[in-house]
Amino acid sequence: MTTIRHFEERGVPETGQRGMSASVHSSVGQEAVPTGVCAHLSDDDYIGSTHRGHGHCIAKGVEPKLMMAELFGRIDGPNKGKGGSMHIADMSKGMLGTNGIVAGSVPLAVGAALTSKIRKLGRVAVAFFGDGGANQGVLHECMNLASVWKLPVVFCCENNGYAESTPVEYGLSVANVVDRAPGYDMPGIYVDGMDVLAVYEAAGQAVDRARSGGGPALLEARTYRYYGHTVFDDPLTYRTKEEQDHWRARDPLLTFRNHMIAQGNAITSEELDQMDAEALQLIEEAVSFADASPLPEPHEIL
Ligand SMILES: Cc1ncc(C[n+]2csc(CCOP(=O)(O)OP(=O)(O)O)c2C)c(N)n1
Ligand SMILES: [Mg+2]
Repeated sequence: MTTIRHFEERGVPETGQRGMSASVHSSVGQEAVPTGVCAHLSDDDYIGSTHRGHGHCIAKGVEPKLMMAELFGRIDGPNKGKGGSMHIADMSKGMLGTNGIVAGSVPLAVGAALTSKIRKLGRVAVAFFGDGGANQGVLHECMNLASVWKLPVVFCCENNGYAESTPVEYGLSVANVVDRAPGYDMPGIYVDGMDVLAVYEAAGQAVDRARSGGGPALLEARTYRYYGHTVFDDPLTYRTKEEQDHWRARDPLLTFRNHMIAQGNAITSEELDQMDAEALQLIEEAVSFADASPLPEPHEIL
């Protein structure tokens, strides 16, 4: 979680200073979801991600220095610097890609799950999508087919309350995304997406079920993005400061820290500080690595 936080807060602003104008979506506030889910996955398992996908990449094991090179448009990026934030794929880590198409992760993950089932690979695929993505047509086709064929896939909705500036209460026909699970004859699990341990436990149920042949599940993690939809918009034009403060007080890193320290000797404050410093150092090194990586040659453009 702390690596994701530093990647977004310390690393990403560097892209603007290097003349990269591509759109970037910060996942700060949402770190507990990819962290809690991907802790159940190995490199052989698959995830499909979103436009807000840096956290998914890091939680799935993609190296931050390679991601930073991609953001800087350098050849050491996983897509040789031609993709940017919304096209980070690393097949060696089972990372099928961040994705500029809302709900575009979903058919990719379902396809990977079908491959796993046909070839008896024992692998699980997770599709991450937002509350806005939950209303895309392709998602409903995928949930239906995955249920019919009992595919090893977990549909993980990161409900951060908004699709761009549209509140989820306005755009969703049911109270919660998870209410749709019975329509596809699959379990629906609603979880506090600001609590990494709760996400870990809930995701464990869904992943275990998928891996053991039980079929798909829908996991909805209620979370919040601290910043605007992209780095360009001001969220206070469509939500209140009180609301933002409420969610920031439930910060996933702080919640985890407080919980662990309250457990007594599970982990000390100093050890957590040490992890934080190491994560920041990793991101500093990622920025240096990306700076040292060359731009692609003009003849490589095609
Ligand atoms: C198919 C498609 N429709 C519309 C867009 C424009 N768009 C980009 S992000 C977004 C909102 C997505 O909201 P949500 O799924 O809740 O994800 P969040 O941004 O909250 O993480 C929209 C409408 C797009 N990229 N792709
Ligand atoms: Mg959203």
